Amino acid sequence: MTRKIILDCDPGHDDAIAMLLAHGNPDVELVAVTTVVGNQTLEKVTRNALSVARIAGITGVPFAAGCPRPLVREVENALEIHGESGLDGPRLPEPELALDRRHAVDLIIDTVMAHEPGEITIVPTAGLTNIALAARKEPRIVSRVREVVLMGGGYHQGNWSAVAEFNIIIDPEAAHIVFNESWPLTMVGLDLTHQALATTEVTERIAALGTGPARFVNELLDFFGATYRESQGFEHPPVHDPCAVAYVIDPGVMTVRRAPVDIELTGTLTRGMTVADFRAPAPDDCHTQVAVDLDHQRFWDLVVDALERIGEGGRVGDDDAGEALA
Ligand SMILES: [Ca+2]
Repeated sequence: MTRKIILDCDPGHDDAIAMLLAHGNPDVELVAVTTVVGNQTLEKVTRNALSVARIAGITGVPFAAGCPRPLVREVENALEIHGESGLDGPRLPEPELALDRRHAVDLIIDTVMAHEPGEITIVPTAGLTNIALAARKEPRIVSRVREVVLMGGGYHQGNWSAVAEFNIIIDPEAAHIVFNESWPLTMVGLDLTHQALATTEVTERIAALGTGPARFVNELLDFFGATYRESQGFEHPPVHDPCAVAYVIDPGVMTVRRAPVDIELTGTLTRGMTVADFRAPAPDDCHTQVAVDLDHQRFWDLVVDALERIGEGGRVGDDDAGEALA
């Protein structure tokens, strides 16, 4: 059965690839795309999401913009990873889709409530501001959502501090809400996504497809690879966000472990840490699990297969390119 997903994102190089994977794979259906401040300002990431939709050839899916800042903290963007536009590297076409008039929080609520209980999976690949507000505004969504599969956190690794990951540390209060609601939640964190490296073999497979969307992905990976080399010392970039989509498509792509997880809000060195408790077997009422080991080959097979199915996507030609952004 096709799994219906809401992608809540902040494109973002890896968010763009997550969107392409969700669109190209036949086992998941994108029913809404929502954006939130994160890698760049809300305005930039929203425009990027619409440009990616055009490249992928996504039509008939509502896109809505969400929160322009976190619940409590000041805005923090990831300029050094994603560049000035939030999606530096490729030329981005002018968006063609018009934004849904609703706020992302309302689109999330409306989508979940309009479907049967257990039908919608929420896949956040950004700060959790929109998801937290949706759960607070309409608590009934919590029991109706099938599960939340999010990219964020990490039980042993951080990237924005020694122990915290970007999506969690930029809005830890929102993460606290989302992790403490009762829905089944899978944390696809850095322990897992740092295994999703776009190696030379991967980029060669993508290049061999020879399509516009495939070229777009490799241009993203070029820029992303360079910033990851410079800022974090990676030889090949870890492509985080599509891992969460891949888990929804094929849970066998990774191993997971049940464990209680909570968010550190008050630590002086550890704010935004996703604290996972592995001391004992998870209690019966444990609703959270963490991703542990990735099947690298199976993961990239899914991404390459999705790109192959997308083909030329929205058939964006050179004439359609907006101004070069990097
Ligand atoms: Ca993201």
